[in-house]
Amino acid sequence: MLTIHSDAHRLHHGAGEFYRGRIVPCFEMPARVEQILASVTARALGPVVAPKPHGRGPLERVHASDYLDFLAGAWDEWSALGETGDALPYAWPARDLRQDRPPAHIDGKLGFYSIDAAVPITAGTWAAVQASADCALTGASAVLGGQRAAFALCRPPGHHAGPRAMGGFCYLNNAAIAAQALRDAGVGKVAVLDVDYHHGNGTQAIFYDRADVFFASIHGDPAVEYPFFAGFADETGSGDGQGCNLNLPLPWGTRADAWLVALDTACAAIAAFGAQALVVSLGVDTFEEDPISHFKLASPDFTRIGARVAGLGLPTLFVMEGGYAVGDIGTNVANVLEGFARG
Ligand code: 6XA
Ligand code: ZN
Repeated sequence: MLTIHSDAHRLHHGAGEFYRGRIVPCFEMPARVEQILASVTARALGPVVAPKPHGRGPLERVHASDYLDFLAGAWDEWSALGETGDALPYAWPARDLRQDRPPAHIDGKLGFYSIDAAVPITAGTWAAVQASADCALTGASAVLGGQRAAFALCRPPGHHAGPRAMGGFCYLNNAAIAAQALRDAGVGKVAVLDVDYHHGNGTQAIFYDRADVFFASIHGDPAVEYPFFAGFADETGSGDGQGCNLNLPLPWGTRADAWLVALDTACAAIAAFGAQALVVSLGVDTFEEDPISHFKLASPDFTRIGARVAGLGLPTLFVMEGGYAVGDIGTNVANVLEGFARG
């Protein structure tokens, strides 16, 4: 399987995120990708290629123009204040506050265009997130070109980023950008399967009222887990998209057998929808030793995930999302890809 990877991810390396009353070191770090790349290479899973730049056009298909302008200019506005550390938001337009007035000051913009304070912006963030989206778009092109599957080794991840907001380590929604590119290239029906431990609220929001893109997500119950305010089972889509959104929240402590039953449910729904191509938001933070998550999948279980997804028989693009057990992340990702290739 083709892997698409860019060194530009290293340009984004936040120092800290706000968590439980403190700024803690970022779990989402460059070493994650280095480990995955090492495993993909060591296990000879296929060629590794650089992404092709796709420009702003495909980003505008899922993100608002003013949000992209904010991301592109945020560091310059922040550093013009004399700040040298990461930009982080601290005030949000929560309920009872105005949602219709994008602020003029960068402190206000950071809150207006975010859902939390786990999204540091550094000098290289915009370059890194564009390269990450280009990895997904290059992978989509490979699949359109006839490859059975491709792996976009995206970093930063994307599934929490909505049309007009960053959050949860995510800035551009790589999986949604790729799914939309598949649609724009003529694939009639696309499914996004999100197997990350966290609900993909951004992807859900982007496609919620559409009947051409099905979204299925298996994740920690948002009653007790980030992102807390989306991901419940009663979110089934709206308007034309009614019935095209499937959330499968599971309790803390979920092990592989129960998790794989949910995967069967998601795969059956994707098949019933009639998807012609599949984008997998591939997070491996379902791993039992992940430092911020609470599922209990073991490394060999990831091979079973890949095999089950292969059983759908669809052209498939894997897009990297979360996973913070850095010592095991390469093994777990390679297990999924190998399980798919053999499946
Ligand atoms: C914020 C937690 C963000 C979760 C990021 C993630 N403290 N999403 O892994 O998939
Ligand atoms: Zn996650």
